Amino acid sequence: MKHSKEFLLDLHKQLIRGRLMEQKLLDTYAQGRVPGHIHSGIGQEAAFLGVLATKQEGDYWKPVHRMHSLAFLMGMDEDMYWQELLGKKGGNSGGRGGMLHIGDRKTGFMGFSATLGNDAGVCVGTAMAIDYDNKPNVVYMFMGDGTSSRGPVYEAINMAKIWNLPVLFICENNQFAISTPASYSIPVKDALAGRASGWELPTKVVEGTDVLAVYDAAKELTDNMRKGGGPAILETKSYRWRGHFEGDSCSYRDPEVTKWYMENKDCLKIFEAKLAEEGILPSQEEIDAFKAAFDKQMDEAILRAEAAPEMDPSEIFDGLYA
Ligand SMILES: Cc1ncc(C[n+]2csc(CCOP(=O)(O)OP(=O)(O)O)c2C)c(N)n1
Ligand SMILES: [Mg+2]
Repeated sequence: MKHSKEFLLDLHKQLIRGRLMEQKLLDTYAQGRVPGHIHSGIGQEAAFLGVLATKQEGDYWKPVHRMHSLAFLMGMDEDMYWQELLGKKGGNSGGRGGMLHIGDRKTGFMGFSATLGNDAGVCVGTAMAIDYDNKPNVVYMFMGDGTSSRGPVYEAINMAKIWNLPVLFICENNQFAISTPASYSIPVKDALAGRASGWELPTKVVEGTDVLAVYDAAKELTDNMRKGGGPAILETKSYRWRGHFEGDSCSYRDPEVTKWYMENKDCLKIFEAKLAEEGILPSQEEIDAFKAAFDKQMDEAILRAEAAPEMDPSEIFDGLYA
């Protein structure tokens, strides 16, 4: 076996947590308990978690606006996480930001810009600091297929290349940018990998629903980056299961296609089939017990967050730089 049993089972647990938490976010939002809106990452868990399974102490990462559960799954304090989401004082930005302004320096989570793609330059700056300190660390810069068309992304790749900086530019290609299919707005097959090929960076394109394929690709690229190999590109292919945001009717696409992806490209089912093939898939009872315990943990954390003090509107401008 190429990977240890312990590693595979940890990854399995992480995928289950991701799936359950994305579902919990959908359910909690549908009950009207979450202010603002959410962008579900359900179905895309393997792409993000496979990459981040290569993360090491001292690395930095910048996610996208999708899959809000990632912050918690990567180690953010549970109460701080849910309180930010629910607009409570104990959140990382005192509940001012919610979903789109989660961040946690402790886990290397740099936060992200709602002006998509502009944070690519911040990742390059962070990589400069890593390089300056001569550390074997990397920065993970995630973007969507839509974002991969933005100018700041290419400026950032250019800078990372000329200064040989350790940024992994990851395009999670879920085939849509709101209602615009990638097949309409992107003139090549691989949104980022195809267009950034001129920089001649180490590049890989993988099936984003195969968590091990994602992990192996990210591992090879980041191992090389840690040794001074410079920036690299990874494109993961998936499909957005839900609407862009909850409430999006998805009238612009064929529900049969969505159904096909959900039935045939479910990253959790695919990985469980692999574990079964290796003879190491935990029993259904064990899986159910793990799920029940995590579900209870989430429910309790949400109740605690709901009971926590509201953010105080008079403090709205605190912490602003003027
Ligand atoms: C610069 C910029 N333009 C437009 C938007 C509005 N917007 C928010 S999400 C989104 C779609 C992004 O698509 P993609 O990058 O593929 O990510 P996905 O939503 O599929 O995860 C757009 C256009 C924005 N936030 N920033
Ligand atoms: Mg997209």
